Amino acid sequence: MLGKKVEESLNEQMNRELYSAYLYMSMSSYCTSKGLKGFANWFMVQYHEEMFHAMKFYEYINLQGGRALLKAISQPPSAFESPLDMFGKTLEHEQYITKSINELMELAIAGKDHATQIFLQWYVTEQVEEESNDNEIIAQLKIINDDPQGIMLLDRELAGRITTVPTEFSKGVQAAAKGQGA
Ligand code: OFO
Repeated sequence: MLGKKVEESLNEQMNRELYSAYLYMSMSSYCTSKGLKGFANWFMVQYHEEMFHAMKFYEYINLQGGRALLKAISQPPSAFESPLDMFGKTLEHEQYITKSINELMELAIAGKDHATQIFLQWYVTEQVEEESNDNEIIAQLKIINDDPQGIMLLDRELAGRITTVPTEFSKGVQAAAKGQGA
């Protein structure tokens, strides 16, 4: 069973994850419009990751006898200056998500909610990976320094990213994860 404040905060975090999905879908569309198919693929894979993150919250709230309450999702930005600008904004957003996950964890610790702490542990680890992925690409983009040939080479590399999270949630996240051998 969830405490009222924890349930509210889990719902807020579900909304943030849905916004993340929206943000990366917007970035993917922008990349497509600029002919950067590989970057577009990278952000669309990230969109799927964020939907998985949101659905894990949805399922956990329901599993604990709470209500997953869907709120409005804010409009994401739709224009960017460059790939470096996009990844800078991505890292900034992920740092904000890391902070919000940490605050949620602190709330669960203060309330001695052990189940929620265990549930959130996955996100703590995931955020380390999210920020590291962004930092790696930002470092490459800084070396490339807007050189078109370098951008196209990186675009080719990013085209190879594949979705590894489940994407079919009709029977729930856990069932979907089992179906994917996750
Ligand atoms: Fe859900 O990790 Fe990004 O936002």
